[in-house]
Amino acid sequence: MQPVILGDDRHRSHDPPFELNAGQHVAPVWEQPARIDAIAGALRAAGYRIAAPEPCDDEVLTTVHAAAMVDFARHGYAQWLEAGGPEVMIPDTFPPPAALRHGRCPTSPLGAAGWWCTDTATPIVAGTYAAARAGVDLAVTGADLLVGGTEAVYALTRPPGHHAGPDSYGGFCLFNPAAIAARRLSEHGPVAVLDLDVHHGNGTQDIFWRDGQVLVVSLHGDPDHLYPFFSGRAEERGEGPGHGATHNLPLPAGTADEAYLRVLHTAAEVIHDHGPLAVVVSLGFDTSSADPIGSMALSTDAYPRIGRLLRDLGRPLLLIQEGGYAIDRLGDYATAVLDGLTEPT
Ligand code: SP5
Ligand code: ZN
Repeated sequence: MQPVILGDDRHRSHDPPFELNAGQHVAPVWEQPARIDAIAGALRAAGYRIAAPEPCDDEVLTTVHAAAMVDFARHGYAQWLEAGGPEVMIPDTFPPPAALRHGRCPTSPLGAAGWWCTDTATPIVAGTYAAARAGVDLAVTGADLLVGGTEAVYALTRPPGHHAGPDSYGGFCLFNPAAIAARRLSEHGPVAVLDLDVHHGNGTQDIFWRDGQVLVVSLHGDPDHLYPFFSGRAEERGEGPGHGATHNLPLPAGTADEAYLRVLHTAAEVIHDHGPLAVVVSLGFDTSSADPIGSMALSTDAYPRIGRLLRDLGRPLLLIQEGGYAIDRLGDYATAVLDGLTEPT
């Protein structure tokens, strides 16, 4: 299969300063424009052409995210500045469990940021909305290409998306392009999401928790030791009509190629049994041994093997870029996955 690559330079408008909160503590910004520029550069060098997305309507956002959260994503930053917030929007106060049960979003934008955002690692700056919105255009264009008969699409989305849920954002993510694409494809029949980022895709899980049409299978580092910490355990299986359509495969720290590929084969069987018309892959490269924040130890050789396994699913594929922070390695991993994907059977 010859994949269509989709990219959009608007990702660069999300470019928070590299060191946050300087003077108090310093938190490096791992999620940078150079990530996607590295992948796009390597793919061009390998002979791929990168096509632009079609613009899609804002209505797609509310197929997975609450209207009030979308509203905050669109207008919250300007309101935060008006209220005297600093140039980088990072909340410092989060609702305790009782407030989530009985409370509501405060009217102050300084408080509202903590209501919607789950952590202090997801800075919002002036260009963040435009970049995240471009990622949604990429995913929707990709989904529509699959419906039109394209066999494989790789969408170079940034910021990533799988930690953005129905009513929360965080983990470097604002919107969830993979979930938006999966929901759109599911109008045509059963769909599978295969999440290969090293972090559990808590946003995607939450979005499809009660949805039996969209299977969500995730391989990730054991959340007892890795972000997002509070979800991703094997006993989480979905609820109501979605009961049994969530499959978490947490893996111990240090998991390397052979053990990983074995579990990925199990995931492929689960996907096969669901009979999806398409598979959306949340593709993270933070499973690599070189990743500065991941917990696994995949070598470069694992990535063409992953590509071959995806090809062997025998379904139309939409690859959505998620994490991966070893910037100088990302180009190799991306071309390696496509090498495996395009290898003749
Ligand atoms: C999409 C994605 O990969 N999101 C990851 C979000 C991780 N957020 C926590 C980052 C904190 C990193 N601190 C680790 C220090 C390692 N020396
Ligand atoms: Zn990740």
